Amino acid sequence: MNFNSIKTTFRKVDHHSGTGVLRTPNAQISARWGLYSLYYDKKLVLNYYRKNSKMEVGIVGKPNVGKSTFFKALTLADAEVANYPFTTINANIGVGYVRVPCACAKFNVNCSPKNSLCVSKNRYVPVKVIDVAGLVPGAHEGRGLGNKFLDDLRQADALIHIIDISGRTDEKGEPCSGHDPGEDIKFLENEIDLWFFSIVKRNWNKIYTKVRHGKHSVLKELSENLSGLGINEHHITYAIRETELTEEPDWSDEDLKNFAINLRKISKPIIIAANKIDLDNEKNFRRLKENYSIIPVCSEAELALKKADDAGVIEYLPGDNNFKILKEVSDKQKHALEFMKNILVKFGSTGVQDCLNLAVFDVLKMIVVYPVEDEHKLMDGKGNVLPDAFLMPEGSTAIDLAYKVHTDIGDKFIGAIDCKTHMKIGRDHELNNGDVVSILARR
Ligand SMILES: Nc1nc2c(ncn2[C@@H]2O[C@H](COP(=O)(O)OP(=O)(O)OP(=O)(O)O)[C@@H](O)[C@H]2O)c(=O)[nH]1
Ligand SMILES: [Mg+2]
Repeated sequence: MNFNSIKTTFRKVDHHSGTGVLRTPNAQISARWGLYSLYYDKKLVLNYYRKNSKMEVGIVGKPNVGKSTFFKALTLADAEVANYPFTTINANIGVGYVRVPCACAKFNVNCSPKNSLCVSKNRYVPVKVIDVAGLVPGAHEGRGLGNKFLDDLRQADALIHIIDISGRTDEKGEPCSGHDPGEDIKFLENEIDLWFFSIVKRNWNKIYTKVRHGKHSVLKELSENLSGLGINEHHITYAIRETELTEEPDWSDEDLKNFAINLRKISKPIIIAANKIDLDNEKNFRRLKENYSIIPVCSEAELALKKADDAGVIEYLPGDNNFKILKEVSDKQKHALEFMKNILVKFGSTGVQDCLNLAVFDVLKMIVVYPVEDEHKLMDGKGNVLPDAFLMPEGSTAIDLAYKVHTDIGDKFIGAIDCKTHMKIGRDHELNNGDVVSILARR
């Protein structure tokens, strides 16, 4: 990969003079996660993750807004990027990384990660990311690549909605000027809601008949019917409650629609990434920020910074607000780097890392835990220090960690040690973010 290949887009940018940092603090954003946070129920979520330990984040949006650029910047996987709609037809699947301070800093050791990465005492923990075809109005009825797009999203636990905040892409993904990106936020939610509604409605007669004959409960029937959408009993219970329905299956069409909307909000929470912030004149961002929790993002800059880091031109850590130039650079490169520095100074980061961290930690409420064998040296059996960092839902216990390491370790669990305090902890002890734990198991 060559830094010279950085797109000339960067040099066309009009550097506006606004100085205010537009980033919304994370705490403020996470306080506004509406339904999902409101209905976050530790017990139910844990039960679900005990059965399904996978996690997936979907990248969605209309065509040509920068979904594949965002995906490439996150994963450095190959994905085609071009300035026309429907560049992506088959979904791209890759691995992105959430960033947390590594436990090696707290314990003052040099780590040797195996399932994750550690760079300058930051641990990057892998997360499955999927980049799908662009969505156009009517997708739930199969328009554009509608059904395909929606099918690819079935297993996603959270969605990152990429919008073109500069308003230079119309609803079909064609280049234009003056499009209101606020419309895209409404349209995408609406399409996914309608997709959910069509699935619920299609199955409803069958469900109604079974429940009426007293065979099963609404909850059980719905969760069987919707499990292919990554929906579990937890999501359904809260969607029923939020819609103020009962388990009596006398739901009208209107009830079904409201239920589908709440179910979507609870089971596929959406983070909005205001991409192409470099082309926005701040007007759109400032306006939409009043009503939505949106993150300013420049995927192009993140991708270019990662490529430059790969090529040894700069030292850059994804999520940082700065980088160090390591080599002599040409005038062209210098110009591009100055552009990127301006983005970092103005917005605090390129926003790409923030979106994934927000999805995994603030919305899906995960914590990072490090299992080790030796409580003093923090090693596994092969001498690797802090080898694994696992993402687990908040509220996970010592026994959950044991099972995550290996079913056998879970079955033979007799206790665990908190490596910070060296105190013994029991099976139901709740783990905290950043804990390093040694599991004791029968031989
Ligand atoms: N200025 C600027 N351009 C960007 C940014 N991100 C992406 N682009 C450009 O936007 C165009 C579309 O990018 P893609 O990543 O292919 O968009 P997509 O949403 O995957 O498109 P489809 O697969 O067709 O739906 C390309 O020309 C990118 O170079 C950004 O942050 N800033
Ligand atoms: Mg694409």
